[in-house]
Order: sequence, then C-alpha cells, then structure tokens
Amino acid sequence: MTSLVKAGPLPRYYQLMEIVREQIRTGAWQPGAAIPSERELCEQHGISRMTARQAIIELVHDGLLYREQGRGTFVAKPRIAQHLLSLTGFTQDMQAREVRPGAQVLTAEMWPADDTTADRLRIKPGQPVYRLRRLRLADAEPLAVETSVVSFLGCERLLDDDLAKASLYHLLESKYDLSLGEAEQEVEAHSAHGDHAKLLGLPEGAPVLRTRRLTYDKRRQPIEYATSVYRGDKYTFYTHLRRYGHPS
Ligand code: 16G
Repeated sequence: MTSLVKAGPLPRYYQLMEIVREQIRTGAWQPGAAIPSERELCEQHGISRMTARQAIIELVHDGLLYREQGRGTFVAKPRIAQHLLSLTGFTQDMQAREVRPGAQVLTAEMWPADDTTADRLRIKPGQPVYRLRRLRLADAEPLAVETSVVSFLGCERLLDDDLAKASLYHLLESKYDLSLGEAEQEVEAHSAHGDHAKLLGLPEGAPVLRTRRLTYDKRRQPIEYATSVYRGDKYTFYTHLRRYGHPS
C-alpha cells in the first residue's frame, strides 16, 4: 500500500482518499467488504482521527464507500458507466456489465402528447402516443426513473406488452420491425425531489443526472423521446473524444 507523504503539497485527507481509491481500483478491497475502522486507519497512516474521518466522508459522498449505522464503512459497488459511443438500451447496457437488469412499470398508457414531446417527435400536440414510466433496476437496486414516449403507427399495441420483463428497444426492433438508427442525448445535473427521491431511495436534494434522449429510426424518423433521472452516486456517463482536423 502507498504511504502518506507528510510534507507534500497535497492535504493528508486527500492522500488517504487516493490510497483508498487505489485499494478499490486494484480489487484489494472488494465491493461489500468492510474497510478498516477510523482508529485503524489513524494507526496505519499516523494521521489524526479528523483526517481519517474527512477522507471517509468525502469517499462516502463520492459513492465509493457507504456507511451502515453501528456496523461500519464498506466498499460500494462500482458505478455503472453508460458508454456514449453507440446506441444501446438499458437492458443491453446492464447485460454487457454482467448486472441483472430489471424494471417496475409505474404507468403504461396512451397519452396526448404535450407541446415539447410533440415537437421532438414531429407530431401534432395532443396526438395519442404510448407513454411508459419505469423504475429501472440493476441487480434489484433502483437506478433510474425513465419515461419513454413512443410514437409510430400502431404504437398502442405496446399496451399489450409486458415492459416489466421485456426490453423496449428489443421489442421495437423484433416485434414492431423498426430499425433504430441513432439518438441525440443531453445530460444535466439536478437534485432529487418528491417522487423521484422516493422511488430511487435517495434523500431529498441528493444529486441526480437527468437525461433527455431522442431516438430515431434508420430513416431519421423520431421514434422515442425519453426523459430519465439517474442516481448521481451510481452512474457515470463515459465518452471517448478524438481530436480531428486541428492544425499541428
Ligand atoms: C435507455 C434509454 C431509453 C430507452 C431504454 C430502453 C437513456 C438515457 N435512455 O435507458 O431511452 O427507452 O434504454 O431500455 O439511456 P430497454 O431496452 O431495456 O427497455
């Protein structure tokens, strides 16, 4: 284990955070395992209780550790990264990470499109579209609240499908013969309130990521407009950037 540099420019709590991150990253400390107590960390690193506590608080805040009243502090499961590189759905993303996907249907109905949704889906306001609200689960833990509005000729047939079990993207492509082509997606920071906080098991005001995704078919016809709220402590959006056409 790396040791603390006493007289470096980095504060000691920060150095301890880096050491803990390293232990987790290398797998020396596994998800669900208890970490040493504050007292043990103080002894191991020759630091004060305050320093150890500050590092732990920050790491809990960052979602790397979690505390259980009276039991101690444990290593959290790694965040789930959504790779913003190709168009994939929730089920596919989870399966790629060997996490069990799940869904609880909150509502599934035909709904008269509001102005924003109609504008995105290029339909008339008030036109009935299929609207699905789901709590998305990863290994049975709530991860996101997703509202998908789907518009295509005959979309009301989706009312007969069980979206607690089936993947929406899979159904659209296999049963309804639509070819998904591309999507535009925005991500914003927000805080959880009311219904969202309750469903996601978060305290009021906890950080969440809100996304809006407009998915098109291969002919660039909009098919789905989805607005989702992801737990800020469980999710990372990852993208790979390449520099093009810059004069050297
Ligand atoms: C993703 C999409 C959502 C889509 C869902 C389909 C974002 C922000 N949203 O969660 O638009 O409805 O996948 O998932 O990524 P499914 O195929 O598992 O039903």
